[in-house]
Amino acid sequence: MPNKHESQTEGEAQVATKERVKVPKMYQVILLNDDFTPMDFVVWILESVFHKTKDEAIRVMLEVHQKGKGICGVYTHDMARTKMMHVNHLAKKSEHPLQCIMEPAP
Ligand code: TYC
Repeated sequence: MPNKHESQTEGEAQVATKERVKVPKMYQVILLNDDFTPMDFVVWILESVFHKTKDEAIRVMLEVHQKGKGICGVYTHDMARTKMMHVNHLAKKSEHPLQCIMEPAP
């Protein structure tokens, strides 16, 4: 996105320089509900992978449990993919069906 940056001092012609600042596309990392993954495991994931406080982790876990899905965080593509893969790896290792996905932030 082009940003127009203008500077002007007294007696000087106005100089406009265009800076190109790249705003990265952001991605939501989302947890999906299921009937089998223990609530404590989901809370632990939210604390350890997404650095939530215990209270915030419980709030997000309950939102997923009640509404079917919930946002864990919003990140650049690389960070979102890494966190999503980390969660899916930890879930598989513990034999829980927990699923984590990512999608472009609106
Ligand atoms: N619904 C699960 C249960 O009742 C808990 C749960 C919450 C599972 C969030 C997945 O992303 C999830 N044990």
